[in-house]
Amino acid sequence: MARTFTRPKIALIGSGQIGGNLALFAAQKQLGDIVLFDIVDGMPKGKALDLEHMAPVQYYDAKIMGTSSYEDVAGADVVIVTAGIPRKPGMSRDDLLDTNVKIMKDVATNLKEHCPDAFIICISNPLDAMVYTIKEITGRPSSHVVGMAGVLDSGRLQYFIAEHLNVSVEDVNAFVLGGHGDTMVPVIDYCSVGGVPLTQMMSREDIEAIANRTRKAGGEIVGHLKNGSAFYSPAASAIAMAEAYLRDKKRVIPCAAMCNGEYGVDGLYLGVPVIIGKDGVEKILEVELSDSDKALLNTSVEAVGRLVEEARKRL
Ligand code: TXD
Repeated sequence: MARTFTRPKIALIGSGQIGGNLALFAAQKQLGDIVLFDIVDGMPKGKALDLEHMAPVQYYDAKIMGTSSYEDVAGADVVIVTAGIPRKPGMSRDDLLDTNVKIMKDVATNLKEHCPDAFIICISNPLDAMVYTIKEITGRPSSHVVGMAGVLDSGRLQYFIAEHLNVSVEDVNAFVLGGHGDTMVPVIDYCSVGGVPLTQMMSREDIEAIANRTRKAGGEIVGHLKNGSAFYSPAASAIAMAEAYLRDKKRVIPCAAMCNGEYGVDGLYLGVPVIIGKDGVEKILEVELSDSDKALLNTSVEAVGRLVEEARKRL
């Protein structure tokens, strides 16, 4: 029977560790019908069937299919890209550039043809250069091409704060600016717990230790897993972004967005607070920063610029 997609169509380009969990979380939230795409034959179909068999147990209605054909991805409302290789111990995210930019060119070229109206969320690393590559090749407006990193990095920061203070994660608010790498900027001045500034609850020394652990949190997981990187939290983070778009939630969340003058940055993707609703990135929020955070952000911008320059050479 021909499949008819009557709900929003969510295409997952890359059905590996993160891709499979994207499908699981999207199904559980009943965000729409789901297409798992991968170049590995059979794997997306197997994962799709497994998730469909779970539907009566977890009570979600969604058509879920697996494919290796972009024809089945056509017309997607939301596309989430995880195609690429993950890190191994000792690798930086930047080390993935050579391999993943080639993959991103293939993916973006197909998305330009088959998903001309989609809201595209890129997850693949090195994130800031990969999301730039997708934007450049698809030509989609910057409102509809974003990178997922800030939600994850901010979530890590929030968790470490909650753990240290032994408080609920629900009452910790914190965000990270800048690139998705060691130069990311946890903005301590804006961290709060139940509305109380974090600097009134923790020593600067403890705060700095948590900021540093946040910067290295991805590598900490790679070190334990040995043959892959984080996947539950990245998937959940990207689904929060997709839900904000599909349900017009006007979420104020940190994402890698194309800055055109904001924070003194022009033409680069950078982790910044944005509003995501039905029109994609509807606004980039510029916040006042201390001189020291401005300096840290500038260092991050320079690192992102170097990475994007390397990607540009390969386009
Ligand atoms: O915060 C973040 N943005 C990061 C992103 C958090 C964690 C992981 N980060 C990166 O996501 C990671 O460094 C990788 O670059 C991606 C995907 O990580 P994942 O753990 O899901 O990797 P897998 O399990 O190897 O899955 C990648 C899939 C795999 O099944 C390949 O067959 C497929 O990508 N792949 C492709 N799919 C479509 N098209 C092409 N060309 C292709 N090439 C490989």
